Amino acid sequence: MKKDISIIGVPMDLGQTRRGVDMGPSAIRYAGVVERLENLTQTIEDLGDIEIGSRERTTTGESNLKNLKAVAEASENLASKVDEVLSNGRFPLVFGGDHSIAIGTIAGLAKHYSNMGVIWYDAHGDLNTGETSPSGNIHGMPLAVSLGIGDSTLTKIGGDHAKIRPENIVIIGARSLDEGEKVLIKEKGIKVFTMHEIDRMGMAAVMEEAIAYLRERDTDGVHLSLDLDGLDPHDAPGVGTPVLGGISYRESHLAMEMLEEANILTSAEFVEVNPILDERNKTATVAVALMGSLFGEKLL
Ligand code: NNH
Ligand code: MN
Ligand code: MN
Ligand code: MN
Repeated sequence: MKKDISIIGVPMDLGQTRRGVDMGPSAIRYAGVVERLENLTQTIEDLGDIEIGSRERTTTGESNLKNLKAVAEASENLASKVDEVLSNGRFPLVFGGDHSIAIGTIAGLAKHYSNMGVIWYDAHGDLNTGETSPSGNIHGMPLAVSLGIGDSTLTKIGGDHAKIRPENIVIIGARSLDEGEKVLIKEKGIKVFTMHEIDRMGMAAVMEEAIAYLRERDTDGVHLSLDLDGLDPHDAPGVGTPVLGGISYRESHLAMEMLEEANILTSAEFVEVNPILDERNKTATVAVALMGSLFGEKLL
């Protein structure tokens, strides 16, 4: 079924410390996203970039979370934008920016879905809090924040309640989990397909299980949060925290194709594209190619 897509760019780099990821939305546009998706969609509009506000980097305050205030403000802006797009009956397609933006995306989505599923395609769990984070970088925390766990400045965005349930999350591609994240995953019973399962079962079986799992949960919407570092650095070098041994380009295409066939997605975001660290815009180009598959492009 062809969709009505609204693109939202989020030039955010304050959720981590490497500069350049704020240029992610431009890089994805430059790689020809609108042209690629035009014939695959009912309608597509580009709403431009949301306001980030102060880019001043702060470490002060009672919190060890870096740039907390600026990230929180941008998240509020993004949540309103996503809410507005859904109110217009359209499919939000969000471009990062670092992964801290998922806090705002999911907060906006949660205004419309009460039993939302989330597919977290990532090398990392992004389940840290101020206490467990090795870095203080908020891009390592958005999934925890969406569960209502972490600093209240972030968890209260879009309303002071959990935006998603742990049993409605599927993490795919994990291979770098911090100790505190492992504890949380076990405690909350979060479904994780690490690289071990992907190697062992193959991507087709992983996606079949992931889709069946979310269907069983009777979700009223499913969001794909795709961190390009979920892919192998060989295929997606332009990311701030590359981790060896990732999901291949072809496996990722297969995953996108299976999501399209299942027709379960109601929103998506592609994050962590950093053109400064990239090779000839390869990572943005990969992101756009994956979006092609996600919206129904076929090889034949
Ligand atoms: N787990 C580490 C942290 O919290 C790294 C997170 N980095 C990411 N997440 N890119 O996707 O700092
Ligand atoms: Mn991430
Ligand atoms: Mn990651
Ligand atoms: Mn390879």
